[in-house]
Amino acid sequence: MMMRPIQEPLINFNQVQVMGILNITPDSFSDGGQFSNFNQALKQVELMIESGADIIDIGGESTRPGAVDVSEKDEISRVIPLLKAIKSRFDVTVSIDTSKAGVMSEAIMHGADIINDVRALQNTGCLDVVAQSDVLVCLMHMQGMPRSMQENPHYKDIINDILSFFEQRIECCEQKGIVKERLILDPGFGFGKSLEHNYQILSCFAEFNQLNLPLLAGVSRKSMLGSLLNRDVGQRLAGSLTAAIVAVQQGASIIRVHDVPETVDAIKILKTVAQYKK
Ligand code: 7PJ
Repeated sequence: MMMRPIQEPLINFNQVQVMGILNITPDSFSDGGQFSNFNQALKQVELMIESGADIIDIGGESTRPGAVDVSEKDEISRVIPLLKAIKSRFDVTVSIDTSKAGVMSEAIMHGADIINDVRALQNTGCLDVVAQSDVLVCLMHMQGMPRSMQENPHYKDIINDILSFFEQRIECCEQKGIVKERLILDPGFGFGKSLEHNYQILSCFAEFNQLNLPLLAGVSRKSMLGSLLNRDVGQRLAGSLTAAIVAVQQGASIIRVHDVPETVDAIKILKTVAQYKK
């Protein structure tokens, strides 16, 4: 396998990276016949890159609360053709949002740069597949499983519980030979967390810096915004931007968003202000 030269890091963590979410719906192009959806997805990628996205996150499995499982075969047929098309057309970092070893393996073979796993490589075979590659990995915290995670989330101390989980997963990665330099951490807003839990995490986001790894925050359009503001999913832009900025101010390196141009603008303001700080 081709290894990346060490002196050229894939991601410049000295500046905040905007990760644009590429939505692929269950009825998209898995049969290969629905080219309009495929082309629409590519158009969306192009727009996100033009607006300043640094990373494109492709997800073929819905992890929303209550979502049904997707087979490995279906996930591969949804994600891989798009990954190949994006990599052949654009010079952009691509992240694959998956928890399945088979999807990870195919994705790595076809040029994925980051594996973004909401299950933090806990599924069978995932640690091994990633260990045999040189991709970066985002380890996300989730309590429970998507189908039932929002039923009754409970923590002793949410920040400490998530920190302990991260420490344990970092240890597992290191034991397999996945060096710390390849890891990104994400507390997983909305994944087995009550409204209060989510705001506790956002207010204490900086605590996760103590593990000395880049942090990812995914708050875009989530129900923690909608239920506080009483806004439908299409009306959560102000909430999304505010929450993103709060995370960046506390050290988030990657912001995972639907609204790329608006987020790029918001981060630019924050960066400019920082330059004037005495
Ligand atoms: C996240 C994710 C997140 C990471 C989703 C949604 C749900 N991956 N995948 N972090 N959320 N790393 O976008 O509403 O927060 S899917």
